[in-house]
Amino acid sequence: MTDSVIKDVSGRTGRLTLNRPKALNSLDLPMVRHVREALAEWRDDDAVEQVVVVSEHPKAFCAGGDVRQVRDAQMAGDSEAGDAFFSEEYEMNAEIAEFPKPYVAVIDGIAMGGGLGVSLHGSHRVVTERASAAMPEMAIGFVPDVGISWFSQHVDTAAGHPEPAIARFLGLTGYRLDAADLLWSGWATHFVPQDSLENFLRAVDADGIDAALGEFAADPAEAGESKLASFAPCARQVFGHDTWREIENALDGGACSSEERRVINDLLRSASPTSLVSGTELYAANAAEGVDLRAGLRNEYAIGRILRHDPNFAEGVRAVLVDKDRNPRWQPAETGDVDATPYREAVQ
Ligand code: QUE
Repeated sequence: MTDSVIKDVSGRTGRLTLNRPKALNSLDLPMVRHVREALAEWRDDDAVEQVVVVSEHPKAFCAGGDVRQVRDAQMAGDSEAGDAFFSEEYEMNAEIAEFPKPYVAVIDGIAMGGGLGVSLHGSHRVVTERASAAMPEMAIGFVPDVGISWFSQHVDTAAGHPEPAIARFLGLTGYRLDAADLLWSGWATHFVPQDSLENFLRAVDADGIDAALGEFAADPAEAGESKLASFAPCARQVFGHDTWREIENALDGGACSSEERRVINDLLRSASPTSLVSGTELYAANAAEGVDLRAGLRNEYAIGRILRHDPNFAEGVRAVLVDKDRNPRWQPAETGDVDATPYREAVQ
């Protein structure tokens, strides 16, 4: 059996290849442990100057965390399996952010949820034109996690400063970002066209990340126009609030065109009402003064733990990943009937 994360050292680079193709490289506990062990080993190894994370899957970088396994355990009465998986995954996310050498993720395909947690906390987030990313947790009765509810509110967008409203739009709607959107939002740092990827990776091994980027990174404009950029004025008006009720009111308030409202309502159609209310509380908590990534991860864990015990999580994973009918029965069915208090009390 081959490892689900292949670890090797090539030239001056420690390379991790995500390798669980049957599950679109979605992360399970052994994969998280492989990544953590490699980072612990390479942190103090002078022969390793940088770490590169890649996937050789033709379509996927990493589709998320293996929430189907978590649901199975939860339904068998074992909630500790989910707790253990998420606490180790979030520890890995923090360790990536704190890694003292360049950590280069190459997103050349689909990256969702946990796949963004294993990439965006690194110093270099390289995308190709095949990159496609989303935080789709609202559809499974969960909330944006793996540090992204914190990271996305603290990274500079193309506007030159962090934009929590854009972050909340992305996390609460599950909007799918393409390469241009990833570069505009600040989630990606560099654009390398797919046809130069092999040469780029060879140059990283031989010459180091800075020289390789100097040679192969293209002008982000080559990724095309960002649709997210044109959506931003509407998103800033609607999603810059700390409660779901205010966001809902702003959506009805006429800040966006009817076409923009239609797009937002389409995206929200698959969202769990409980996730919308608790997710907004999470974003508000993770934008607060003095909350760093580790505190943000603790907030995600606290709300996530409540949600994993809520029947909406099992129902959402069922509808998206088990039966794939995309027809979940949420309870409550309306955001107005969800009480935000337990989530507000769970966070810092
Ligand atoms: C929300 C999610 C996930 C998702 C879809 C959502 C997620 C996840 C997967 C996934 C996809 C394909 C696989 C797989 C898992 O999809 O976390 O094993 O083969 O892992 O709407 O959070």
